[in-house]
Amino acid sequence: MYNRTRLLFLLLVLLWACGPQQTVQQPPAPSPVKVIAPSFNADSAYEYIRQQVAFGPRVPNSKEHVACAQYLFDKLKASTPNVVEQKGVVTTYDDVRLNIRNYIASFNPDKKNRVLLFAHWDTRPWADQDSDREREPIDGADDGASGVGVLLEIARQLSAKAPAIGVDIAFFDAEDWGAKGGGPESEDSYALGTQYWTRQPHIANYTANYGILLDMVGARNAQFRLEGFSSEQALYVVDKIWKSAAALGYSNYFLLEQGGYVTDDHVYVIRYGIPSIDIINSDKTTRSGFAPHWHTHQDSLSIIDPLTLKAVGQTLLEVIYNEGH
Ligand code: AHN
Ligand code: ZN
Repeated sequence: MYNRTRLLFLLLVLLWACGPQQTVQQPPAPSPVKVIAPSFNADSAYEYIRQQVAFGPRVPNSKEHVACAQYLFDKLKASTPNVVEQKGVVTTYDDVRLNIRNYIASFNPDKKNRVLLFAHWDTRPWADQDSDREREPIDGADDGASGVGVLLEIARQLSAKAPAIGVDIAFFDAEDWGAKGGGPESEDSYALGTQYWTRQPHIANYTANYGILLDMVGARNAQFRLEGFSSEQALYVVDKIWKSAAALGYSNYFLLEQGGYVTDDHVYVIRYGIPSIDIINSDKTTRSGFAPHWHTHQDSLSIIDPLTLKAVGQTLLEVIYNEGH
């Protein structure tokens, strides 16, 4: 009798101990459906930057510029059949006629929900911020090649795994043949390729939900601050990107600090009607507000860091692959 009672008691204890854990469900974590984005390969992006720089400065009207144009077209074509080459002529502030080429690659071309990712691919004809060889063109590893390198790697990722939304990647020409001073001649002297495209979009009535410009996104310890026009015209996009970067652990690159106003390619895309932001390296300690290598011969491959490319590229992939669900 004593043994039976003890056995029953043990059984009850066992049931009590094991029962609830096995039968009572934990409530599901209250997180929204989150897509795992592909892993951005920073070494691949770095290689695309190295290859652009290897052509030499990509100054409009030069043979190096033409050679790199062919390279960009071929690279985009390797990721999607939908690539438009837009040839045109623009006139610079100092009255030079430039033969320009814009490239626009489309992924999921039939989707209505679209995001436009863009960067300029040309390089500045002068090193006017340098004290040495000021009249010679720069390599533009950061100012030019870096944004394109990140976007070529994103194009490769998009071809491997289709996102839920449409994505357009644009490489705009003739951004950097702008006037140095802040005088009246400098007004609209930059971003000539983007301005051309806004007058003559590659598809009539083209639009996208929002746009993201990458400008100087490759330097070691880059600091991306909240650019003025971006915050004024597309705050929800700024918010999306900076939150995503923080969640991935990239707050050391994406700083929650106000930066200056930069009249960059995105300004003209905003005027066209697509709210857009500029992810651009900034520096609080310089007069220009840009890093010390800006428009100098220091802007070469040696300042490019794959860690920076990874922070930017992974953040963009995270946002793109989470859209449209
Ligand atoms: C101005 O300096 C007004 N815009 C320059 C933006 C720029 C130049 N980005 C790269 N190079
Ligand atoms: Zn520049």
